Order: sequence, then C-alpha cells, then structure tokens
Amino acid sequence: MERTFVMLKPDAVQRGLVGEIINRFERRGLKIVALKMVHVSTEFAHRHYAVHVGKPFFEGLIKYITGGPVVALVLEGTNAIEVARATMGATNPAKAAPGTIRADFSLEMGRNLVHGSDGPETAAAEIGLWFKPEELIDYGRAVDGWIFE
Ligand code: D4T
Repeated sequence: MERTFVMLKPDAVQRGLVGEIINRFERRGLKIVALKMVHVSTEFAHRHYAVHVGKPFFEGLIKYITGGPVVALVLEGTNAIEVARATMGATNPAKAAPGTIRADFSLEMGRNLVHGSDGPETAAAEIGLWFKPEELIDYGRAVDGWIFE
C-alpha cells in the first residue's frame, strides 16, 4: 500500500473541475486519506517547487500556483504514485494520452490542472509539507476487499 500527494491546481478550482478530477481518482479505487483547500503563499509555493528554482518557467509556475486556491489531497492504494500520475497523463497536455485528466481537460503545460508526486521520497516529503500527521485519516472502506486483493 502506498500514499501519494495530489494537488488540484487553481485552474481546476476556477474551471469547476474539482469534482470531475477527484471522481477519476476515486473511481480508479484510490482512497482519499486527506483533503483540504488552501490558497498558498509565495513562500510556500517556493518550498513545494524548490527543485525548479532558477528554471525559465519557475516564476510563471509560482504565479500560477498562488493565483487562486488549490485542493490538496493524499491518496492511498496499490502503486498509488504511479497510478495517480498515469491517471493525470503527461506533464505536457499535448503529449498526454486520451482519457487522462490532462488530455481530456487541458492544453498547456503551464495550465495542466493537477500535480502528483513523482516518487516515494517526493511523496513522503510533499505529504509532510502539506499535511500535519493528524490530518491523515486511517480508515477502512467496506469495498476495500473488492479493490485490493
Ligand atoms: P507537477 O509537478 O505540476 O505535477 O508536474 P510534473 O511533475 O508532471 O512536471 P514537472 O515537475 O517537470 O514540472 C512542474 C510544473 O512546471 C510546469 N512546467 C514544467 C512548465 O510550465 N514548463 C516546463 O517546461 C516544465 C518542464 C508544469 C508542471
């Protein structure tokens, strides 16, 4: 069982796609173990995107991500990190496979609706950055036996 951090970016909120996007992760079988809306500060956005400091798209990325509230969640399930990223599609929506969130609802890399952790270390760091331990809820679902072997 694995946990991943997912963020619905400000364009997802503004465009009324929060329910649609979360629905795709839920239908896949992933379990929501944390969920909140946040309007992040520039300082916090810098911490989240620290690996991209100095890149040409960095300032635009910070402006985008701080431009409105986002919805942050932690998803749990078998191979949650890989499965969440596959459900999102490639970073560049033009390259994303049809049926993925980014292909179905977006056009540009700088407005690609959603973020998901790219590996176990990143997932642990991002979950720790965005959520207090007590905000992660441990619970079972009646249907778990029909989703997890
Ligand atoms: P995020 O972090 O938003 O889930 O995206 P990815 O994990 O799929 O992609 P990333 O870290 O390489 O890029 C972070 C973020 O920056 C935007 N971006 C990226 C951009 O606007 N122009 C670019 O050239 C790149 C590489 C999109 C996602």
